[in-house]
Amino acid sequence: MLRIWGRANSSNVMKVLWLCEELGLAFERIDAGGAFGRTKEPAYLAMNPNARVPTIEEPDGFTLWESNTICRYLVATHAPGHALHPAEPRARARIERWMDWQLGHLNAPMTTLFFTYVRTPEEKRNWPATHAARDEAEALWDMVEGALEGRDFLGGPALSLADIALGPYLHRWLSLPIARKPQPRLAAWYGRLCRRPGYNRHVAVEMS
Ligand SMILES: N[C@@H](CCC(=O)N[C@@H](CS)C(=O)NCC(=O)O)C(=O)O
Repeated sequence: MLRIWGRANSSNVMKVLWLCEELGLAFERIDAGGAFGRTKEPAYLAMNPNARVPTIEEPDGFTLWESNTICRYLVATHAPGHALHPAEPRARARIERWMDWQLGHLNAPMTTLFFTYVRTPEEKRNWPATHAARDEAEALWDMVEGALEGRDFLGGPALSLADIALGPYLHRWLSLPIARKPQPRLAAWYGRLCRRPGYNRHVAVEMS
């Protein structure tokens, strides 16, 4: 059975867990990272020299790290050509750009916001950095708000890996106790994602 290494409260692990549910893939999850440790142990580093979660391990010993790459790999091996990651080059590229954008742009300010409100005691919070991250994140989410015009999901009419890559951060953006301007398409998109059992079970959960 597919083994997923990584704590369930990691946004990057959430992507893989949610995707497995969308694909109907059975998996076993093993806690690693954060308070669970393990990621600096030689056996884990042999699978993932980046010492981060998630890592997947297949029954024949094949291992892979980097959440978005894992998502692409799981669709390619279990549902090639699926609307989650279509084969047609332009449709695929329109989805993949959001996956790269999540890592290259959205991740940094969203990590600052998440760590401030969820993982850092109040007396140690860095407010100038948090306020700057809020402004940056709001401008980035405005891009998504614009991209959702006339479509139910970020890549088009069907759920895709673009939604899976951004979904954990959307939950955080809409759940953290910060001032946000109204972004009605984001709210409607979030509602659609919340109707999917995998998103509900693994992503739209209490933040920790
Ligand atoms: N780009 C990597 C980032 C992986 C990453 O930074 N994961 C975080 C959890 S979201 C982590 O491993 N943090 C250290 C830890 O949990 O020990 C990916 O997408 O997989």
